[in-house]
Amino acid sequence: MRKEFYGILPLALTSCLASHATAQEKQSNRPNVVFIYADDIGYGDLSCNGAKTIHTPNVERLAKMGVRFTNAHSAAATSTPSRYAMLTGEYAWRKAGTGIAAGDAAAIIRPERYTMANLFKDAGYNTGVVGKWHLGLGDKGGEQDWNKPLQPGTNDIGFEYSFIMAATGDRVPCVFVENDQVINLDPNDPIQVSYKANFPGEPTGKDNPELLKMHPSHGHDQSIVNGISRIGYMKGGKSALWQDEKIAETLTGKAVSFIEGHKSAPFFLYFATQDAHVPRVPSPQFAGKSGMGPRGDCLLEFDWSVGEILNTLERLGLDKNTLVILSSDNGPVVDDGYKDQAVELLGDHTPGGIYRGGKYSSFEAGTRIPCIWSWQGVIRPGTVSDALLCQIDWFATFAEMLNVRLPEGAAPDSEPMLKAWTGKQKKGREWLVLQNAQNNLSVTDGKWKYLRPGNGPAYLKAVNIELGNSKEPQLYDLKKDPGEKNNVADQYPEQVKKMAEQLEKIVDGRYGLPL
Ligand code: NG6
Ligand code: CA
Repeated sequence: MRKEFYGILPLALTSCLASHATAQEKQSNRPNVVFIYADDIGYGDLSCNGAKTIHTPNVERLAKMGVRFTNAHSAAATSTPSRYAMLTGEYAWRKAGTGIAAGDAAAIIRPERYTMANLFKDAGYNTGVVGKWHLGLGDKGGEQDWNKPLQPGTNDIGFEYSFIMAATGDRVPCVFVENDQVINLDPNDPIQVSYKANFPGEPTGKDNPELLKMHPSHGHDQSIVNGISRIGYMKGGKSALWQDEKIAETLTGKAVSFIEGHKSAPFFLYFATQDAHVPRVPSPQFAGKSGMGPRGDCLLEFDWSVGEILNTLERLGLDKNTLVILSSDNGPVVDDGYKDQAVELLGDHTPGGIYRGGKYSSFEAGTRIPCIWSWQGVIRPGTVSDALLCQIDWFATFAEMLNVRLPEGAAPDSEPMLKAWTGKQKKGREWLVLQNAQNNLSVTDGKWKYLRPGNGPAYLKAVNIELGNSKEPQLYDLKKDPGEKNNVADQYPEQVKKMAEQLEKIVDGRYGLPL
């Protein structure tokens, strides 16, 4: 049973020390915090990480201001479990119902759970979330009335302001939800949503391909919104439908407004972009600009969003006291279900860098994601860190930064690592557990990586990704073989045993406690 709300307990000793701190030092404990959290953008998709055919200058600018991590991970290789782990500090595989959420999933993080947003709110921050949510809304899955407030929602878990897409761009309902309420809704044209059956008379991608401007390559053949067929069925709500070309502009605008509206007090903004998830529909400003089709164009659009945030912080003089974090929820995928020429126009570009696998996978490209922290006066500009790190630790790290003790039971898998995240210490995690789309686990210490035997296909043809699933144990020496080409489990049986035992200890117990 999870604890109820406890609030923040200041650490007696640190608050006593803090009383001797200078005003500047005090302020540097409480920077504004902005996450720019991409969707499906891989390690190799950004020019700061070596991409040659795509140029992302604003991300480069951020990297030059701060520390760029080469071995930082999302906790999982898909969106919902990654975001769950990041916001709760608990590995998603500990909790049922945290796989890729349907568009009508109920709230996965319930109000009694202490979240990262609660932490900031209790510390006196204004908290907001803008963008892709994908952690469910409402009390019961499939039973939400989308015409009424969707509660429990983001507000019940610490976000005072929200402007979100309920799930993903390819899942209905294709509407924005602001502070629990679908916006621009005409009461005479209510929204209906079903993930079970179509509404009689409504066209679908499957039956009416002639109505499509973008065709699915696999799945995505249900309700048609803006000429694009999606996952799930919806009817009505015409005035509330988003325009796909304007999603980046709308979300970035809301993120900028949030910053402007809170410029005189500390704020925490979780800005989760739709770029570069499918369906990839860049704005006219970026359409055709990358030469790589919509996927490349969406990478440029993402970079533009980053620039807008950085420019806003500079314009308002907030750049000096804002911690900006850029990362992605999971690794890259080229064909994720639409015929958008991503495969045909990929050329020499390697979205996962030198790493094997991709989104959905236990191999490195599944979770080794782009990651940058920038914080003027605290992080030395242009630092590169190879420390083994994970987004799951941001929660405890913020508690460390704010000098507050987390309520008992909160963020059980999160480790405070401020020194590593600010580039001051090379050592990262001792052990990190990673999760792929089939919930198979792997564990790494930075050198060795052990993939626990499990079910599921080795290769997912539809998306052309090796998933890492195998009935046999796998062991890779990431130092010698970062591309995970050689399974050396047979050569190092002792190491396999050690890693397997360590993984079971973490699975059975709570990391950080005596195991
Ligand atoms: C998959 C979808 C994929 C994407 C993914 C979730 C099909 C065939 N594929 O099931 O397109 O939506 O779920 O992506 O439906 S994530 O980045 O949000 O985890
Ligand atoms: Ca994703």
